[in-house]
Amino acid sequence: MTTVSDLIDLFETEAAADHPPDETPDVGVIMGSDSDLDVMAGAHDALTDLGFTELTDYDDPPTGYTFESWVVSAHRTPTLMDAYARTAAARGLDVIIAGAGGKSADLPNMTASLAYPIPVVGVPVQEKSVPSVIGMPTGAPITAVDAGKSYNAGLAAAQFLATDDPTLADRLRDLQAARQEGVADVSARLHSQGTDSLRSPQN
Ligand code: RP5
Repeated sequence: MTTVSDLIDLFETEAAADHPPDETPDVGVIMGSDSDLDVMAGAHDALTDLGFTELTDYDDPPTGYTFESWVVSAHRTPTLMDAYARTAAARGLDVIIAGAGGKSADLPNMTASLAYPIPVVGVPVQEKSVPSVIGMPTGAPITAVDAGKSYNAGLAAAQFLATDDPTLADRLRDLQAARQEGVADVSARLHSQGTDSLRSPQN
């Protein structure tokens, strides 16, 4: 069984290894519980839509942009959160996406403080988590999306990276263009086929 100490050792070993940047994850996706995974999967989907690959083995990193995923609880594993955030820069991470639920969703904001100046995109997993994710005091910034909008968090993480990479900026534009065409397509179908053809079956 993997222990908290095992994971802290892993993060510290990776930080000390000084891997070349193309072998380290670009984006870290962390969440307070595996029960957050269904909501946080949107970040995975956005990053995958943009051509990122999930890095699951530090010894065998994929090529191109990568992201990694971990469960890190601010309240139940504070030392793990500290190690993850404290080693993030040395492990090559450029952006962290952090999601948590409940009324005291402290993982995003504490990670933002510990990993500063690495940008953290906070995802309130539930509506009631919004105030605790966005409520950072002056001097302790966090970027945040609306409750459950982890897909937007994936896009935002890529936007940070794209400021330095025109190719990634083009991929973001292409994704936006595809979304626009989807709206145009459904609009034309609604108009030409009529309301009854598109509405959900009524009980
Ligand atoms: C938060 O408490 C987690 O982010 C999760 O949203 C919530 C419930 O956690 P579990 O009881 O499912 O572990 O810390």
